[in-house]
Amino acid sequence: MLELYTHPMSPCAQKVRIVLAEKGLDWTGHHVELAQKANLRPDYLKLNPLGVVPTLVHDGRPVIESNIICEYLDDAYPEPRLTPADPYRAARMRLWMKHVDGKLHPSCGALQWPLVMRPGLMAKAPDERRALLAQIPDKARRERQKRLVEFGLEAPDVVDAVQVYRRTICDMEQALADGPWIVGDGFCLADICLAPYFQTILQFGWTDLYRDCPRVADWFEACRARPSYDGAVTSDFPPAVQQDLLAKGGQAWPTISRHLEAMA
Ligand SMILES: N[C@@H](CCC(=O)N[C@@H](CS)C(=O)NCC(=O)O)C(=O)O
Repeated sequence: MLELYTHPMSPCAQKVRIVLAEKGLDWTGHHVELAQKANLRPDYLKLNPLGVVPTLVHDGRPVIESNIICEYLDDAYPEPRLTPADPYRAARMRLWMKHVDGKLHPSCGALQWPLVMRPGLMAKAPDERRALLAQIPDKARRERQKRLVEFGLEAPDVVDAVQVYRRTICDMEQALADGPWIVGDGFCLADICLAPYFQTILQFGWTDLYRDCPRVADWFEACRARPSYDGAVTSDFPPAVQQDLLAKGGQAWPTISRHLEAMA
């Protein structure tokens, strides 16, 4: 029995949903309302003391951290195998996954939060908002979210986030010279862990971020063309949601492109 605590817009949860779909596994989903900070309620913290999604529960036992969940599923259900058999390629795969977890993911948060989560929090009374944010267990995450809620797109984290995204895209363009997938000729967990961060770019209409990187554009199209991506990600973006996100992204684009130009 596989259960997943998830949210449609969470790239970390999207990776896990893609792995589940690639392996054809049945699972039960539990929606965690992040905008209401349901991830910080005591029952959820018992499963995931970090207070984040996703959490996988397999036969009653929780597994946390999306990269670890992806590797866990690949070990527990080895068909089709999503880790290269060649140890060097497997090491390259894990390096990309580490980069996603440590750098790209917080950058994605810095871009999504001001546009998607901030309005709901700003609608609350200041005391309630402060109390909710004060509950975030990890200090670095707590402070980052406070800045993003207070300053929105003007938070200093946003400049860094645009730079991390752009450098990642340029590094991927180089790596994909040996493609078509990120570590060579086999689709693997690193592709799965990277792809949702391009959904964020797409949903906000910011594809100019990789305008001059044709291999990255082709790679993302190939990820999106897989049935697993359709079921695990695209189906959560019906037309009304897409339009709303595109409108939000369009309003933010002048700020994003200003930070991009500053890098040139
Ligand atoms: N390193 C964690 C990061 C998980 C994470 O940041 N999840 C986000 C959604 S993508 C979350 O739950 N955010 C809620 C919050 O910070 O309040 C993982 O890979 O699972």
